[in-house]
Order: sequence, then structure tokens, then C-alpha cells
Amino acid sequence: MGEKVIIAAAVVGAEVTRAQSPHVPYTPEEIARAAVDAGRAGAAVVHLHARWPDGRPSQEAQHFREIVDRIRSAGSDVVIQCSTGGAVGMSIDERLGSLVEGAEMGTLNLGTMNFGDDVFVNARPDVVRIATRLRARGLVPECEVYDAGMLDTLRWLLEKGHLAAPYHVQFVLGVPGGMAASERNLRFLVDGLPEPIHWSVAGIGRFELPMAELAISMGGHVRVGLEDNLFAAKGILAKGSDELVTLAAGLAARAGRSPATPDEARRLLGIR
Ligand code: KMH
Ligand code: ZN
Repeated sequence: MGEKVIIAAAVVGAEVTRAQSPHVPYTPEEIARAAVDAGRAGAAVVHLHARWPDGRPSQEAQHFREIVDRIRSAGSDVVIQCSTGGAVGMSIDERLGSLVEGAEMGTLNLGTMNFGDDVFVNARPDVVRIATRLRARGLVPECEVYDAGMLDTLRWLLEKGHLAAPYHVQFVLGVPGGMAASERNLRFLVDGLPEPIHWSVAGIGRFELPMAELAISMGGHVRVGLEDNLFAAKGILAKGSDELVTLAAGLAARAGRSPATPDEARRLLGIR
């Protein structure tokens, strides 16, 4: 039996809409329910965004507070990871609104890139600012890496002391504007990590489950969920992120690995 697999569920994101899938949660109640269901299906970590009731992306602290409270009130002990990426076009101040009491991890996006037809701005001083805030709040950073040069930024942050273990690396592959979700790219990226560290893959769209399977075989961890992919199979919408978590857990079982519990994930990720 290999090391346990940390399955993270990205249950809402900022981009997908109910016009694309009726299963995308919007309200804090719906997002919390999706997170709790994902935890029941085997996710150890939930990657959270928030929405306004009409579906527009929100980084409002009040929305994140309500989501976190509802997850805990439902008795779920999933690791709570809040997005500081938010949506393209948001200011850094706005994006930092998500880091509410109860968060255990926060994302740290490592560079500016084309994001579909938009530009996702993460200037180096912004990255340093977010890293500093995460450290001040005692949150474990999850470094979002979309392209190879971002590993050089990771190395630079470590050298300058802006970042230190424990941190986690998430390779987000398949965003139009970032690196494609291919085996060659993933192996190249893992090989380029500045130090031995836990890493995970989020494959976008139809690459979600193939990338998860590859990561599991390579000893890595996985992220699935409606933020990244709306489909359980070609042409078949997933009924929720929990369905995608179940599929990822099945891939892990077939590879002889079992899903980490939230507390096992906390130990692996260095969350106190
Ligand atoms: N919504 C994307 C522009 C993160 O959560 O930190 C950024 C994103 C990354 O989703
Ligand atoms: Zn996100």
C-alpha cells in the first residue's frame, strides 16, 4: 500500500456557471453542502471560492465565514483551503478577503498568465504580499503552478525567505494560457521541484481524471471538482464534486492507495 492520497475537492471556483451545469453551487449553503458531500466521498481538503447569490465570484469575508461555519456545523472536519486567487480582475485587497478565521490553508498563485481570454495578474510583489499574509495568519500555502517558470518563482521565494516549508504545490494543468495537461509536462514539473515536497495535480476539463490517475501512479496527490471540470464522463455532467471525488478515490484504490483522512492530510501537509 503506497502513501495515502490527499484528494482535494474544488467545489465551485470562480468561472463555471449554472448555465453550464445546474449542479454548480452558488450560495454559502450550497457551497458548504458541496464541501461536506465531497468530504463524505473521500476528499480530505476542500478548495473554496465563494459567489454572490447571482453567481458572480465573491471574495467577501462574510461569504467565506458562512461557508466555513456551515461546513463545521454539519460535523465535517475537512481541511479548509481558501482561494486567494479569486477571479481575474479582482484586486489583491479584494482577493485577501477570503482568509477568514477557520481557514487552514490559502492558495498562492505564483505568476501572471493568460487565463483563457483574460489576464490573471500576480505580479511578484503581489505574490510576496500574499505569501507574507499567509505566514502571518499561520496558514499553509498551496502554491498554484500553471507554467514551468513559476517553479523558478517558487525557488526565488524560498531563497529570499518569503516562503518556507510547510507548503504544498498544486500543478494546475490545461488552463488555456498555461501549460497543457500532458504526462511529459507533469514529469518535467515534478522533476523541477526545488525540494522534496508534497505535490498534487488539477487537470482542467477532460484532463481532470487522466491527470489524477497519472499523479496517483507517480506518488502525488489530486484535485478534482466542478471548478476544474463539469463532467463525470464524455457528455455526462457530474452531479456534484462528490461524484468526481468518488471517481478519484476509485482510481486510487485501483493503484493500491487509499484516500487520506483530513487528519492524515493535516499531518502530511504540516497543518497544525
Ligand atoms: N479563478 C482563477 C483566476 C486560486 O483559487 O487560487 C484563479 C484560481 C486560483 O482559481
Ligand atoms: Zn481556485
